[in-house]
Amino acid sequence: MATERTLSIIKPDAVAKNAVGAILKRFEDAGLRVVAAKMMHLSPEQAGGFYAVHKERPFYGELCQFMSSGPVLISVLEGENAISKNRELMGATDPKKAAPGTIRADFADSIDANAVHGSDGPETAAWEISFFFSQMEIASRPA
Ligand code: RTP
Ligand code: MG
Repeated sequence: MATERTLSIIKPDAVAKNAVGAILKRFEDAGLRVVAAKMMHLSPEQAGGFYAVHKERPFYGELCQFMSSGPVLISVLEGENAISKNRELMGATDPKKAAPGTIRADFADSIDANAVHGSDGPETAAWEISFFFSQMEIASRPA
C-alpha cells in the first residue's frame, strides 16, 4: 500500500452547519492525517480556476457560485491509499445515492450542496494540492 496525499474541501454547506470537526474526525478515525489546512472564502474566479476541468459542464456556473457562497476548509490528507479512502468516506456525489454512514449521506443536502470535495486520482491530487498550498505549508512527518 502506498502513502498518498489528497486534497479535501469541506464545502460551504457543511461549514455553515458547523460540521467541520465532525467531518475531520471521520478522516482521522479512518487513519488519515491532516498535514495542511486553511479556511478560505473563495471568490467565484478562484472557485472557477479550481474547477476548470468542469468548465464545459452545464452545472459549472452553479458550482462556482456555490463554492464561493461561504467559507470552506481546505486541507491535505495523508495516509495509506488516501485518495480512494477519502472518496469512500465521502460517498457518492449525489447524497441520495450515497451509502449509509458516508459523509455525504450524513451531512449533504443535494448534489450541489454535497458537503465535501476529494481529489479523484493521483494527478488530480497533485494539481489540486499545488493549487492551494505551497510546499512550505505542508507539514508532513518524516517517513
Ligand atoms: P467533487 O469533485 O466535489 O469531489 O465531487 P465529485 O468528484 O463526486 O463530482 P464531480 O463529477 O467532480 O463534480 C464536481 C461537483 O459538481 C457538482 N455536480 N453537480 N448537477 C449535477 O449534475 C452535478 N454534477 C456534479 C457536485 O457538487 C460535485 O461535487
Ligand atoms: Mg470531482
